[in-house]
Amino acid sequence: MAEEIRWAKTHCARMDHGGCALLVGVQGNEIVQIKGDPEGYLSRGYTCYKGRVSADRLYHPDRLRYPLRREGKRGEGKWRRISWEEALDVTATNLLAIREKYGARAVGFGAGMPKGLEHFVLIRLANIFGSPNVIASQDVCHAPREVTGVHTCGFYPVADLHNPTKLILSWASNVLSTSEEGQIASLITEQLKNGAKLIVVDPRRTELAEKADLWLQLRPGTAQALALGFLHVIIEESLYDSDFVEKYTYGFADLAKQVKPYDPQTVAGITWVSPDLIQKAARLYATARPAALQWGNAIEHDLNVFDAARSLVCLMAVSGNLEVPGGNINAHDPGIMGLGPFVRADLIPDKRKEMIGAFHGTIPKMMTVPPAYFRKAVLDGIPYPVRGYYGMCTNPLVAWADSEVTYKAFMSLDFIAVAEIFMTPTASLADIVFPVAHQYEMNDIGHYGIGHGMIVARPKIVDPPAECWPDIKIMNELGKRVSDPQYWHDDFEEFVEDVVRPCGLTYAEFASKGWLKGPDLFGLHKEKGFRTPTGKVELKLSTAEKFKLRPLPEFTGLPEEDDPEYPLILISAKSRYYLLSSYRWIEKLRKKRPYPIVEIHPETAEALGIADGDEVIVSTRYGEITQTARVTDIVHPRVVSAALGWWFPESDAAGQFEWRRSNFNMLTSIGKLGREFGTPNLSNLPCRIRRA
Ligand SMILES: Nc1nc2c(c(=O)[nH]1)N[C@H]1C(S)=C(S)[C@@H](COP(=O)(O)OP(=O)(O)OC[C@H]3O[C@@H](n4cnc5c(=O)[nH]c(N)nc54)[C@H](O)[C@@H]3O)O[C@H]1N2
Ligand SMILES: Nc1nc2c(c(=O)[nH]1)N[C@H]1C(S)=C(S)[C@@H](COP(=O)(O)OP(=O)(O)OC[C@H]3O[C@@H](n4cnc5c(=O)[nH]c(N)nc54)[C@H](O)[C@@H]3O)O[C@H]1N2
Ligand code: SF4
Ligand SMILES: [Mo]
Repeated sequence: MAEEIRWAKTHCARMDHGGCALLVGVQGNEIVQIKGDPEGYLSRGYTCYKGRVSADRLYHPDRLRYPLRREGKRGEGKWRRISWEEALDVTATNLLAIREKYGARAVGFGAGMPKGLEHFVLIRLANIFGSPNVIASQDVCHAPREVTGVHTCGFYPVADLHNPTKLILSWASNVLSTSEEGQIASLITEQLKNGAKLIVVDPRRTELAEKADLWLQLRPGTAQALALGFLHVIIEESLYDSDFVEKYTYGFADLAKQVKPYDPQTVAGITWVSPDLIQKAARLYATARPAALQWGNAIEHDLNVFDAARSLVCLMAVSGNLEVPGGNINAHDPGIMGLGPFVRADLIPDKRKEMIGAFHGTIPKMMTVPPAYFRKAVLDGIPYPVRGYYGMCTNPLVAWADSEVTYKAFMSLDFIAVAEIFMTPTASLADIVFPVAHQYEMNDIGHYGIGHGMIVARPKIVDPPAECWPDIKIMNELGKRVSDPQYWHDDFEEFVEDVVRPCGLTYAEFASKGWLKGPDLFGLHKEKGFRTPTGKVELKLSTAEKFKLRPLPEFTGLPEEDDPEYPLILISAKSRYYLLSSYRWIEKLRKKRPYPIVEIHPETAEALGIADGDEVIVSTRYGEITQTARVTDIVHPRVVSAALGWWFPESDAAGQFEWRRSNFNMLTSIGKLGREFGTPNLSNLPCRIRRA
C-alpha cells in the first residue's frame, strides 16, 4: 500500500523571484504534489503552472549529481567524476594562485537573478576573499530602479499592492506572467476586483492590458518621453499635489521648465501614443489618490534607463503618491540581520573605488559589476586583468547581452568554477562543476535583501541526492580553503539562523511562522524628511555635478537610431513558462513551450510572406537567430517580440547546446552602454525578419 501523503508548508522559489506559499505533498523522500496555500501572505492560494510542476527539477535523470572536472580542452564536453574534496581543493588552489599572481580583484564572483540566501553568501565570499568584483545582471535588473530611487528620494519606491489603491499604473511590467519580486499576480487581480482602475503602458497587448481602463501602446524605448509627457500634463493642468511638492520636493520649478517642451502633441510623435490618450492617462493617474506605479523590468533594457527611472520617480512624487498606503512606499525590513554585516562589507572598505565598474564611472551605490565591463577586464585587461570566475545561479552565455563576446571571455579565462543543478551552455565551459541541492532540499530564505520589507521561509522538505550540496554549503567550505576559517561557520546552516536571530527567532520558529514583515511606516518624511542630501525628493539632483549625472530627466533620443535596413523594432518579454534561460529541460514546461516563438503582426507577416508557424530568421546589425513565427495582433505592425533565453538541452555539451541558434542575446551588443549602470540595449533594437 502506498504511504500516505504528508503535507509540508514552504514558499515557491527559483522559478522567478518566488513568493507563493505552497503546500507540498510528500511520500517518503519524494514530492508528489504541489498546490497553493490559501494562507499565503503574498499569494493567497495562487500558484502558476511552473510553480506547481517545480518539483520536476529534482527528478530529471540528467540532473548533475557529482562534482565534475574538465578533461580535454575547455568546452569540449568531456568530464571526469571527482570527489568533493578534490573539487573544492582544485578550485581553492586555482583561485589562490590567481590572487597570488594578479591580486584578489582578478577573481570575479558571478551571480544571476537573486534566487535565495546564497546570493548574499557569494557577496560575503568575494568580500572575505578580497575581491570587489561581484558580477551580476543588476545592470539590467533592478539596480537602475533601486539606485535611481535612492538618489532621488532616498529609497527604492515599490508599489504597495497590500493596501487598497485606487489605481494601478503598470509601466513595462507584466506581473500576470512574471509576478516579479513577489508582486504576485493575485495581488493585482485582487486590487482590480476591489475596484482599482488600471492603466497599462506596454507595447504588447498583454493579458493585463486586456483588463485595463487605458492601454498605452508606446513605441518601445520611449518610456522617459512618455513619462515626461505625463509630467507636462500634470504640471500644466495643476493636477499635482501642491502641498507635497512645496514641502517635500527640491527643484520643482526646474522640473516644470524641463517638461514644458514635452506637450502631448510632441510626445505623441515620439511615443506613438495619441495626445488624447496621454492626457487622459496622466489626468487619471494624478487624480486617483492613492495610485501605485508598478514599474517593470523593460525600462531597464536600454541605455536610457536612468532618465526613464528618474522621470517615473518624479511622477510618483509630484502626484503625491510616495510613502502613502496604496502608493509607492519605502518598505521597511523586519528586525533581521542587515545586509552589511551579513556580507561583511566592513572587510572591503575601498570596494567602490576598486571595483571594475567604478573605473567606468558607474553611479555611486551600484555595487555589482556590469557584465559588459567584466568582459572588458577579461579580454582587454581594462582597468586591470581578471583571470578567474566562480559562478552560481547564472547562465551568462545566454543571459548576458552580446553572447559572442561572452563566449570569447569565458574561453579565455584561466579558471572557471560553476555551481549548477543541470549542465548548461555556461557550465559546459567550466573547469569544475559543482552539483547543487535545490529548492525543497535545503533551508533557505526568500526576499532577503530585495527591498520589499519582508522575508519568507523556504524550509527543507526532502533530502537532496547524496552528493548534491546547497550553494551555501559549497561556499562555506570553499571559504575555509581560500580565507581565514574564522569567517565561516562550522555548520553552514548557521547562515539562515544568522538572518533571523536578531528577531529572537530560530530558523525553525521562523519557518513555522512562514514569513516576517517589517512595520508599515508611511509618511516618515513628515518627521524626518527624505534621505537625500537636501532632505527632499530631488526632482532636480543636487549631486548631479559631483556624480556627473543629468540633473533633470530628459529624452535624449532613441536607444539606437532608426535604420531603413532594419525597419522593425525588436523587443522581448519573459515567458510565463520559463525563468530566463532556465529549465528548458523540464518536460512539462517544454511541452507548454517547445520552441522559441517570435510574435509578428499579421500585416507585417503578410507583407513578408510569413505564415504562423514558419521558421524565421530574426536579424539585427549584430547577429541573427532562428525562431518560429507567431502571427498575432498583440504587437504593433512595426514591432516584433522574440523569445529569450533559448538553448537546447537535448543537444550536445561539446557544442554548448546550440547556444547560438535561437538565443536572443546573439542579437544584442555591448557596443553602446548607459553610463550610470553599464546597461546595454537588450531590447528596442532595429531589426528585420524573413522566412528561413
Ligand atoms: N536579452 C535579454 N537578456 C536578459 C534579459 C532580457 O529581458 N532580455 N533579462 C535579464 C534579467 S532581468 C536577468 S535577472 C538575467 C538573468 O540571468 P541569469 O540569472 O544568469 O539567468 P537564468 O536563466 O535565470 O540562469 C539561472 C541559472 O541558475 C541555475 N540555477 C537555478 N537554481 C539554482 C540554484 O539553486 N543554485 C545554482 N547554483 N544554480 C541554480 C539554473 O539552472 C540556470 O542555469 O538575464 C538578463 N538577460
Ligand atoms: N515567468 C517568468 N517570471 C519571471 C521571469 C521569467 O523569466 N519568467 N524573470 C524574473 C525576472 S529576472 C525579472 S527581472 C522580472 C521581470 O518582470 P517584468 O518586469 O514583468 O519584465 P518583462 O517580462 O521583461 O517585461 C514586462 C513587459 O514590458 C513590455 N515591454 C517591452 N519593451 C517595452 C518598452 O520599451 N516599454 C514598455 N513600457 N514596456 C515594454 C513587455 O511587452 C512585457 O509585457 O520577472 C521575474 N519573473
Ligand atoms: S508565480 Fe512565481 S512564486 Fe508563484 S507559483 Fe509561479 S513561479 Fe512560484
Ligand atoms: Mo531580472
